[in-house]
Amino acid sequence: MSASKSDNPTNGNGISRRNLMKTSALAGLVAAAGGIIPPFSRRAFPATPENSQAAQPQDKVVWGACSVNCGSRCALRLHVRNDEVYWVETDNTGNDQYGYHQVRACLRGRSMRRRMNHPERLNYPMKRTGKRGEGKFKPISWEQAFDEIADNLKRIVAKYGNEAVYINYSSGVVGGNITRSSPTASLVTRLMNCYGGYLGQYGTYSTAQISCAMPYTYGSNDGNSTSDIENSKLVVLFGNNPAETRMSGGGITYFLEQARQRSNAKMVVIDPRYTDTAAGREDEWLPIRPGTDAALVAGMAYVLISENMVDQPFLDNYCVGYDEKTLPAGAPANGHYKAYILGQGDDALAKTPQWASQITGIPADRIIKLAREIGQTKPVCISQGWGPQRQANGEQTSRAIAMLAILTGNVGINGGNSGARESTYNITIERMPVLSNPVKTQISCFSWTDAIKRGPEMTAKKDGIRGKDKLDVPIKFIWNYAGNTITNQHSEINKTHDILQDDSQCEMIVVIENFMTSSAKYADILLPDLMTTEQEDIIPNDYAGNMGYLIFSQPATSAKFQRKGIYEMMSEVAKRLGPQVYEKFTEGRSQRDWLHFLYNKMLAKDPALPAYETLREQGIYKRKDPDGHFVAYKAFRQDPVAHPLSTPSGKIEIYSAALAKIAAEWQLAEDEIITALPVYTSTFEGWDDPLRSKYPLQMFGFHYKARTHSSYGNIDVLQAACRQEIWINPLDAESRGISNGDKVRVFNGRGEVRVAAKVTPRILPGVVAMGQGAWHQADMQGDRVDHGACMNTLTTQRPSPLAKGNPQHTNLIQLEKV
Ligand SMILES: Nc1nc2c(c(=O)[nH]1)N[C@H]1C(S)=C(S)[C@@H](COP(=O)(O)OP(=O)(O)OC[C@H]3O[C@@H](n4cnc5c(=O)[nH]c(N)nc54)[C@H](O)[C@@H]3O)O[C@H]1N2
Ligand SMILES: Nc1nc2c(c(=O)[nH]1)N[C@H]1C(S)=C(S)[C@@H](COP(=O)(O)OP(=O)(O)OC[C@H]3O[C@@H](n4cnc5c(=O)[nH]c(N)nc54)[C@H](O)[C@@H]3O)O[C@H]1N2
Ligand code: SF4
Ligand SMILES: [Mo]
Repeated sequence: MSASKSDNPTNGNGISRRNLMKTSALAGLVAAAGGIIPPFSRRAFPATPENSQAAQPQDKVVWGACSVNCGSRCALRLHVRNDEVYWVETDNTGNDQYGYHQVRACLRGRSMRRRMNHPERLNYPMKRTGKRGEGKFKPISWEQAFDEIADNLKRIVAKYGNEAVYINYSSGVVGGNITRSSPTASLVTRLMNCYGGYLGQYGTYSTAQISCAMPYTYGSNDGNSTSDIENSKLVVLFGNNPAETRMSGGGITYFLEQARQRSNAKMVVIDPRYTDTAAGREDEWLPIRPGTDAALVAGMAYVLISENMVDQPFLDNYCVGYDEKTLPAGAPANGHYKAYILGQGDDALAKTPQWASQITGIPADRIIKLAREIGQTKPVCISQGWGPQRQANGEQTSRAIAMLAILTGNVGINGGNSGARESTYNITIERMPVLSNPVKTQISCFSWTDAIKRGPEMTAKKDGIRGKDKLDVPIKFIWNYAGNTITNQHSEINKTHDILQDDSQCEMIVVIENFMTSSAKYADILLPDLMTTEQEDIIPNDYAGNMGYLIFSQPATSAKFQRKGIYEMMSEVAKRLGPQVYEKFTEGRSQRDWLHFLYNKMLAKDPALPAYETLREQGIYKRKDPDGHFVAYKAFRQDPVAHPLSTPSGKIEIYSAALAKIAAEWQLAEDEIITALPVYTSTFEGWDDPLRSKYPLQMFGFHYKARTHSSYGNIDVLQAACRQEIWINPLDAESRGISNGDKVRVFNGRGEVRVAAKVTPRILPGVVAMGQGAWHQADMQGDRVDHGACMNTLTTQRPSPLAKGNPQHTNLIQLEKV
């Protein structure tokens, strides 16, 4: 297997990197000498385990996992010699059949050795010495670190209350159980819940808009499992790029292809980019202007309705608000969907394919053709990724895309789909209990910078505060465990810098990390964590279609330098918060005791699981979905009376009275639109914003194979294999005198990045795109130009109207050759 060769353990000098890492002084020298050895020099020394590093009897192979947040979760087999990982392989159990498949790691997981042994890993607890954000630190003892954290926590809680403590969004170890980093489900969460609670959050950077909006339609946000595509005749993907966003064996791409080959389904990809998912596999690519999918749907709905291709019995029996027959009481007489499409609604505008063409940039004849194909084929899998919803009008878009599935009755059947993204089968997992939060107030996860700056001004109807009419105190203490969302992954980095540099506002930031990320530079106390490959944990699958699995990860090496695991760190802080807090936090258990305890609970629920020791021995346990494929809303489809949806009416709400109420009551700006029907709405910084006269190009990001967000972003071989570039159409490049590979400056009123241009017809004219998650690299003292090309230098902190989520794909920029 090529993993062995690609993960070659020697550097260009033929010296094993692991030996270089033996002492921190040497590691420092490597860093000082330009950091990382140039990747291409390695080619001269193709040492592989077959020759210079041939396996020796004392070697051991340890099961581990890559547990970053890419929506997959892959098994690793780490080859260890002399307490160092020198070679990384992946799952070798099972076969290539869907449901029994190998959980093969992608290029990132296979470079785990380079992450673990990276010369710039954090080794000691540290305390800030310079101004916040300058990145100047001094090493301190663990005792001092724990004492300072506990003292500040006590002081801030006493002065401002628990609502002033915030756990920032973070997904660096979303796969772990004990080590899990979710802000609402981590050991930091448990600690705070033992100590009076913290300001809660709702939504995620991943799915803020769709998870908020889709439940108004369906009561939840479910989709059929990808494996069910074997029953589809046509697959229509809106901004869904699994070849890059679910790229592993535990992911779904390969199996999507297998399923599609079985069904021979045609595939249509609707995306402003010709994506890796489309490349060579699609039957049709429809490039679309970002943020306009809802207009495309409306144009197709016009064809479906006027050519009698809608599933009228389905609309009558399962839905609310399609036409006057099912319009809820209180809605205006012309407030139904059919009226909106045919031009009988308040705007008196028929949503013809010609109308949709002007907005989307897709020719009218292709809109008509696709509408007819969808109307005349059954079943059709209509599915959206989360790119379309990470736009400023993403709530409207996500519900609109679902309309295609609803109009054609493809919901709740095999081979169809709801219009949402795929769901997955899971095995029983008993999570580390985090207890409940005594503080009921919540902000959207995107609005924490606002909550520092103007917390007490934030209200329910203007800023989406939940659990209270308004916030009482600003955020004063931030926990940041395994996340880079302080800067790199949050929007408008320059603005965040200004807010955080003033440490009289947010008084304390604790960061728990493996690397000196751009967020870590804002820590007051910075703690060096172990990685999941260095700890014992049981890790379940994330998106894996119709197979669930558990990976029992063992520490591949001992803990190096002064690194500690999160359980020990939080226990030590708990101890300093008082004996009751400590007792409540640990319940007298060690990390291993907890794992055992939780697994016993799993066994009690699910006796078919292997014994604890057996699982540890075999490393991975898999189970095929006994029901075949997951079909979203199947029970409802079979019997809508016995199995109503959890919407207020129990039916699919095309017209949502709850949204009508919000639209009437909330305080919204003119360009922030919420509507009862899933209609197309124009938005700030969209294709038709007058700001385009100054910043003419629409810019969005995509989740890139080079990294998982920013994780793995510092691995030299990955940087070389998948370069950071901005995609630009030849027409836009030519008019600016830009050739492929030229360095360009990309800017708007919020900042500037420098990056190489990838001139390619794979992107629509008028639109540019960049892989998100590149490491921000700016001096920040005077010159703030970001040479790392982190696109969040350019994104806005203005939230989307309903979810108050991150519209990080909605941006206007200008671009020039440097
Ligand atoms: N412009 C733009 N911005 C985006 C997005 C976008 O599409 N466009 N996407 C958004 C989305 S969907 C998400 S989910 C967020 C993700 O944002 P984050 O959750 O911040 O994800 P990462 O950048 O991967 O950061 C994870 C951090 O955890 C650290 N880490 C990894 N493993 C461990 C460990 O074992 N222990 C500790 N202590 N640390 C560890 C890594 O070093 C890394 O710094 O980004 C959002 N930001
Ligand atoms: N390799 C890799 N995989 C990942 C991640 C990663 O960082 N790297 N992150 C993981 C995480 S946490 C998440 S949340 C998911 C994110 O998964 P997604 O949100 O689905 O990923 P994106 O790449 O942001 O968007 C998917 C596609 O939408 C397109 N797009 C953008 N705007 C629009 C639009 O307005 N309309 C249409 N039709 N298309 C549009 C983009 O070109 C892109 O191809 O990915 C996960 N997988
Ligand atoms: S980054 Fe994702 S797909 Fe790649 S190895 Fe890790 S979990 Fe698997
Ligand atoms: Mo995400």
